[in-house]
Amino acid sequence: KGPPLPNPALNDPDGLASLIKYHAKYSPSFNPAKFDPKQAYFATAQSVRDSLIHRWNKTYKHFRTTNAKAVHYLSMEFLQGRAMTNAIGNLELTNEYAQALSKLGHDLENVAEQEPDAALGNGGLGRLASCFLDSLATLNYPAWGYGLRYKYGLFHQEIDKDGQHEVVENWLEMGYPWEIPRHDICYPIKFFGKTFETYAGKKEWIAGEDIEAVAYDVPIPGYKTKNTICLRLWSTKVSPKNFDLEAFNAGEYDKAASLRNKAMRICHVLYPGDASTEGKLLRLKQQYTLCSASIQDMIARFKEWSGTKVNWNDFPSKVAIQMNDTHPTLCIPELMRILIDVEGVPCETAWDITCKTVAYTNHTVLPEALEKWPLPILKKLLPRHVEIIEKIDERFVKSLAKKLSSDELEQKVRNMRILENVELPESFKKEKLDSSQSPTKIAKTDVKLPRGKENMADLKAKNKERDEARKAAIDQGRVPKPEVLVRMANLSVIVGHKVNGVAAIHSEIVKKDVFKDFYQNKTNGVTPRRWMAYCNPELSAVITKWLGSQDWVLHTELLAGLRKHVTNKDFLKEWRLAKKARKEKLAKFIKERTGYVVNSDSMFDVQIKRIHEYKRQLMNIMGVIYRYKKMKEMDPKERAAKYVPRVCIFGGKAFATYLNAKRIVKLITDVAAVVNKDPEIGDLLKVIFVPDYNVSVAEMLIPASDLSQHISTAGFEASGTSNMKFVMNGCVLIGTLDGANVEIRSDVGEENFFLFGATVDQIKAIRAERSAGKFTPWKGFEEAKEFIRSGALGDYDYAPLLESLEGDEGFGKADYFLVGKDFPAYVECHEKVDKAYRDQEKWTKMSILNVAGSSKFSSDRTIHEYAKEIWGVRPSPVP
Ligand code: 26R
Repeated sequence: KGPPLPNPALNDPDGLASLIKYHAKYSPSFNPAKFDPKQAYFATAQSVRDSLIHRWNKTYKHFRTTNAKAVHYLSMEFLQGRAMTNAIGNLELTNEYAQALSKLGHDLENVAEQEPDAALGNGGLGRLASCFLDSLATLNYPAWGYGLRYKYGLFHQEIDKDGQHEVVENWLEMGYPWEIPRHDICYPIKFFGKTFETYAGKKEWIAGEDIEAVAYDVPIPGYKTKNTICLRLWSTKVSPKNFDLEAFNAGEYDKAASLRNKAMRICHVLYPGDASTEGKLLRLKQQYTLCSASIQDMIARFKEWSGTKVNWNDFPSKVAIQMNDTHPTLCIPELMRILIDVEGVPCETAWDITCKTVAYTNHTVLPEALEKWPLPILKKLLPRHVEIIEKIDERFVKSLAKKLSSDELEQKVRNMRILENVELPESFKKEKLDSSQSPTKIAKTDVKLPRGKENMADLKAKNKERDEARKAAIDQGRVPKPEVLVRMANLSVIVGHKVNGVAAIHSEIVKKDVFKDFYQNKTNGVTPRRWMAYCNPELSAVITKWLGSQDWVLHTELLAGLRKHVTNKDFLKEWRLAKKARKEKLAKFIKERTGYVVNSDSMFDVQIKRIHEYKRQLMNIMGVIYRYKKMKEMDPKERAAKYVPRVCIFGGKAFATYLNAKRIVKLITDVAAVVNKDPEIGDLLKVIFVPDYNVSVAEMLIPASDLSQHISTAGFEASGTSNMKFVMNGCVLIGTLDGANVEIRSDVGEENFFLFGATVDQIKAIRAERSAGKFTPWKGFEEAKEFIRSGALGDYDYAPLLESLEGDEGFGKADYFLVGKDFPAYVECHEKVDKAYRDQEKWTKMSILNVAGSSKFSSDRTIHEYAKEIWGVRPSPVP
């Protein structure tokens, strides 16, 4: 007799318990004699996975039957975090699983904590992609996520006396129960080699290196729906025919396995260093692997689902592709290449299909994050794609030539075309003069460039002079010829049928400065399942009770209904207790992770995000230093009258080579070491740096926060998404008019948001004032700097960090992010926060009104907008 086949009723705790036991026995990852929390996690996960696969099969069968248009979300990052609580919650089996596990002697929460975070991303952009998948599934849209299955996730951050250290993160070590290896879904990927003309202008690309991409599918369950969509992650391998058996038998083991190693390292880590040519090639191989495998997958499905008659013109009515920033831009030339070279589609048609299929989202205005790749490197790796990119560039230049008057033309062409640092083509002048030609199909690329207020004639003369001088210098060999670069954002903008920014103010900036006319705004959002219902069950229960139903989890506009209870004393009390429950949990967590003891009656003031100078964690910690100094100058009575007890909590990773960011981490931990052991200060001020910030840590911190900081220099934070999560958890924000803060403030009400700081349109003048030597910093700011310099924090060398705040001009100096300028307003604003917090009733009302005004920031709203205005896809629920 074989093993008993499990077939229990899934909504029955006894049935679930037997299912879990079945998996512990027959799909064991550990010694089946043991049943510790780890093993309970794996067995539980396997049981959940069965349900997910069941729904997932039904979903794609349904999509296939209806053959509805689907969106394909391409992203180099997905920050999924843990899967179990979310999956069980979305299946609406939380109570049943909790009971089942308790029958087996385990606690669901503890079991769920055994799961490592899937951290296949850096920050905002990756977490957004994961929120979008949740909303796409929940809202029943036909959709696929496409990414890479990195062997190692984003590094673990360890903190010691020298600051941050990066440690490998081995999320796959014990196996990942949420993925299904699909050895049947595997595509060839080619690199290097040469292109040849075969006949009638047809091109063939003979590669110099080839590997395979194999799919690992992660099911993404929707909430209160059967729909379960697929996140398809590609891993790389080499085909066995590339294993050199002869070399192996001759004892040359490294040689025998060299192709295998080359293939494997493509998926080793996210964003490997790209300073060297080798590094750049590896990054491009990663991007191309994602694009090529995903496009081949879409084309294979399109052909299969079309049956015997494939009409390529229908492709855009079946397939929408969204590029999450420029990292997947190579899907443009890849789609064109396959259509033209492999499927024999005429060039014009392929162009038209590609334009109608792809759209691009921009997530940053920081120039260093706008991707540009050296043309020779790209050409070496992908010779055929470069031919296609050059064609697109040429057509674009021609189309501009027809549209613009000659005197504006050259500069505009230079700014807008795909290739940077190349001469204008010979045909250019001829095209420019020949205005009688009919516009071509790329007339949509008729760009209107920004026109400044400067005197145009002057500017032109200056530009001309500069260009001539530059050319002469290059011709005479005094200056090296600048490298030709491929601007990925320009390629995306020129080809994509839509381009969008991620918050109103961000879209305005990019529209004005960079890509006028192509632009749309799609304000980001976050999923209320993970970021309210599951991470904050206490507050969610209060909300559900006072709204009379749980429907707000799907329809966040119902949260506005909390407003009418805001005067009810019982409601306020329950709200406060719910917040308090989470604060106590966090205090325990802080004790475990850092050893510091904090009082959960204090105000929890939190800033968690990647460490970056524009995000200004430096301003925050300098504010803490200033506060500490002032406290020390006061007598205890005065001190207690002025300040509310606060715990200032930080978390975030610094990019491994970003030295100033690492110095900021070190500074925070040094301040913590001094302040936290000062008996004079006690509970009035505590400083905590939570190490190894990730999605799970965010789920612990956000529900427990009273105040959170979103204090970027205006114009630098594209949107921010944690700001939305905090608002949804009844946390009040202090922030600048930047990113989504602008929209949050207007939705929760100005009086429920602590605003300070320079605005976008003031920044230019502020910098000018400074370089004219007319800026005198506030003495409080100087005091904080002096404290750091004084050695009171130990002997770490903070000089390079402080230098970034000094001087009137210079790269990485002159306080580019205006910490000094905004500091007095920031300190003053925190004093208002203290006052407000003293009145607990008033504060609780503010907290409630934040939740009540958070409706717009659900990613369900965002996804509906994308679906309607960019993708043209419609909901298709599994019956
Ligand atoms: C390696 C290089 C090309 C690179 C640069 C920047 C790779 C990844 C990034 C990440 C950027 C694009 C990012 O995460 N941006 C964030 O996107 C969020 C979601 O839209 C915004 O909320 C956030 O403001 C923005 O910084």
